[in-house]
Amino acid sequence: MTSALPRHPRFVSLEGGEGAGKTTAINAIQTCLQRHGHEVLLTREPGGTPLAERIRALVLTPDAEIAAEPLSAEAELLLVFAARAQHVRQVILPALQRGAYVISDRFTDSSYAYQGGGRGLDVTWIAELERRAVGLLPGLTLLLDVDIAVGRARASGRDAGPDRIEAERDDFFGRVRAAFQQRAAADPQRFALIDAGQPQPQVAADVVACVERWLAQGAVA
Ligand code: Z5A
Repeated sequence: MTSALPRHPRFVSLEGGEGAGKTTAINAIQTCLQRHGHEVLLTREPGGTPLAERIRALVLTPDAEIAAEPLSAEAELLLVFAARAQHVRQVILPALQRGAYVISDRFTDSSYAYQGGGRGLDVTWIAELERRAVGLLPGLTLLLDVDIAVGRARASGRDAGPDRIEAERDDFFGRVRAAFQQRAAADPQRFALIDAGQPQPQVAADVVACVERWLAQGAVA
């Protein structure tokens, strides 16, 4: 499903599965945009404001640690959109309005992929939430695509145990990856697909090349 919402010319999102390498890629984009003399705001989802970060903790903390009941898929969807509604109004729109570039580690495409693809929730419901609570799209979305086992092996090197979503099974992540790929194929104007299975310096170079092409095309005001 391709949304008709306005695409902001200074708004970039990064998407992908666990361990795709979004953090390194974001730093490379920040350096690239700053080289062009732009103010850059880095942010992330779920989160990006104090309240939205509290919602992030509710979404990602394993059920047993936070309440004696499982979080339903529907509640999970509404929580990520509650966080996003705050994030857009408190952080993203003010930054765009003052002329900064915003780079978000995940945005609404993650809800389509995780809650739509992974959890199997109705995407028309997600689209309605997007239209009412979000109201904008990035101008450029970089999808860092990597084999699930490779991404999980990278992420497993971290000290903390898996969060609520990381604890899902491989078939869940297979559906998430497929949903991301379908969204990218349906909207090639907004999405750039990056092979995130390559060594980190090559991934960063590919990402920067995409951003440079995008700047050169004049997509960025
Ligand atoms: N979620 C959702 O369900 N619905 C929503 O609407 C939204 C989010 C917005 C938190 O996101 C979770 O929220 C996420 C989806 C859900 N759950 N999952 N799974 P997050 O972005 O905070 O979590 P994450 O995607 O799991 O983060 P991550 O594993 O840290 O991914 P990353 O940022 O892409 O990876 P990284 O930190 O850059 O790299 C991870 C490790 O791999 C690190 O040690 C790197 O040095 C290494 N790495 C990275 N790239 C390479 C390459 N190319 N080669 C070798 N090693 C590499």
